[in-house]
Amino acid sequence: MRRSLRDAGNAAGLSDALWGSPFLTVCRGEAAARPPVWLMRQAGRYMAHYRGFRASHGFIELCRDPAAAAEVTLYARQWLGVDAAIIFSDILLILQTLGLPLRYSTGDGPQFDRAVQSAAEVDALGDPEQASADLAPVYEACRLTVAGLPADIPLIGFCGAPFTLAAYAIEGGGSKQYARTRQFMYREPAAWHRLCARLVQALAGSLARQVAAGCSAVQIFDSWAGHLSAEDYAEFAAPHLRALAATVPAGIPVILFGHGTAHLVDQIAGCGADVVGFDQFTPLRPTWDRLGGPAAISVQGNLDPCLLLAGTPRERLRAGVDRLRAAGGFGPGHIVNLGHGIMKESDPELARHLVELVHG
Ligand code: 1CP
Repeated sequence: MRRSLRDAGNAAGLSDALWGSPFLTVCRGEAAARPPVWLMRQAGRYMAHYRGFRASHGFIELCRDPAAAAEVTLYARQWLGVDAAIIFSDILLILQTLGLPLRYSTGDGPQFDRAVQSAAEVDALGDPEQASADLAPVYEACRLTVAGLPADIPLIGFCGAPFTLAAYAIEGGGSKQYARTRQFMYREPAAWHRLCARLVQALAGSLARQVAAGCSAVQIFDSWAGHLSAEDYAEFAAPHLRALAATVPAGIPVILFGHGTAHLVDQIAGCGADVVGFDQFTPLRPTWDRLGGPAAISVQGNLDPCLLLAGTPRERLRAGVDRLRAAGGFGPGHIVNLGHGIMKESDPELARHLVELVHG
């Protein structure tokens, strides 16, 4: 539940414009002048502007070029007219600075040339403090982005959750079933917990530096948490997520998001979320009521990302928005978003129309 965000007041020393912004107001569970909306992965391959950058920059190169990363972030924010920016970066960069060689090949998604397969390989990972410091270009991109944003638009910093990053490290890339990850958890529980503890140290350093560089909220993506049972999540994942969330400076809202997590959402919320992200399979009103409603926690989500795929009639999109409103959205404590990241086949005009519908 909300980590005493209200008691903390403006402990982060935000400007009046930021403090009163629709996005941060709703993170605190209060009513805003307009319902805030942003889209997970809002700067990405569905946008021609982004594809233009990618024609001349490798993906990691782009993430490590502060001026280019800031421009991609700012362009997507402004073009869509959304109420928050999220820094252009990736959750996997920290695994690279911890010592796992990372490649992004078009089509196959991210891949590590070496995966973590034994306790010895866990212990051979790099120093977490150094791994976080080595993402200096990301923090510089945050500074440049904040300088370019309107005064009332917050910048969201982010990282992956310990479970999701440990799963990438063990699988060596994405996976359908995360079987190797669970095998490792069951076979080597002590090494698993050491891996997650090291990730927490590196990620805490990264979030603190993003906040120091001007981010006024953070989101932790536990994208693949849905592959664990509730019991396994409680034993292997939640303690590390809770430890990480607790390190975020006072007064900075923490958004915790997972996908395929209707069975885990109570636990995720309980890990210290000020805002919990619902995927599109999580029924908004009954789940939020169970968590205590807007007084206890804010909610972000949860339109189906497929509504934005090319060819969806505008009436269908409007019906989706109306349905979200009827399900209890748009009021105090609700941030409009998709239930998962925007897909690369999305129609940018539909994405922009969604923002108009929410604001209109
Ligand atoms: O080819 C390209 O140009 C790279 C595509 C791309 C982009 C645009 C990747 C590779 N990452 C990103 C940026 C990114 N990733 C952002 C910032 C952009 C924004 O939101 O505006 C963010 C917040 C992420 C976070 C991220 N990366 C997540 C969590 C979000 C989610 O969708 O669940 C995950 C799982 C990743 C890993 C990753 N990086 C890239 C891809 C294609 C993936 C997913 C791979 C897989 O399915 O396993």
